[in-house]
Amino acid sequence: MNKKIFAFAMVLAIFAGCTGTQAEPDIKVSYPKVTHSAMTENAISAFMFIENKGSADDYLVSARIKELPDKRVEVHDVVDGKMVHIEKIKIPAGAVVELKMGSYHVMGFDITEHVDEITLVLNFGKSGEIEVVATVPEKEETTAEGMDMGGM
Ligand SMILES: [Cu+2]
Repeated sequence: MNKKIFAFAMVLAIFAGCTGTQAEPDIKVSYPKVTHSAMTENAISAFMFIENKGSADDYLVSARIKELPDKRVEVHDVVDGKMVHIEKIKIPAGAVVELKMGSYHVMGFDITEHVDEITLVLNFGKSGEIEVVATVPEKEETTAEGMDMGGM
């Protein structure tokens, strides 16, 4: 093989390598917001925007709270006005998916302690773990009044 052809073959090989790995998601999470659930006691809902600037789809498959690692955290959707636990949220290539009230959200359960801030560790199928910090608001008076403290 002469030098010129060899060089050309190398370029082709590199280019083929590039196109082979180019289809990757590029996930960015912004505007995280946490609220106390009105429906479930001691539960918090997390909303945010998830942008995929890459060229391949990705999926939000699970989440955890870094400061409260033993708490149950689920990925939810709302179907016919009811919350349902779903396996994943698809984040298509080139799209922005909004997690919002009445739609997709992340939910944490049995949060009995007060925390001012949580670090949500979002686990994506391809992109792996992405952390996002959100402020936890004070519980509203109405929620506290509604709690049954009978027998205490
Ligand atoms: Cu929920």
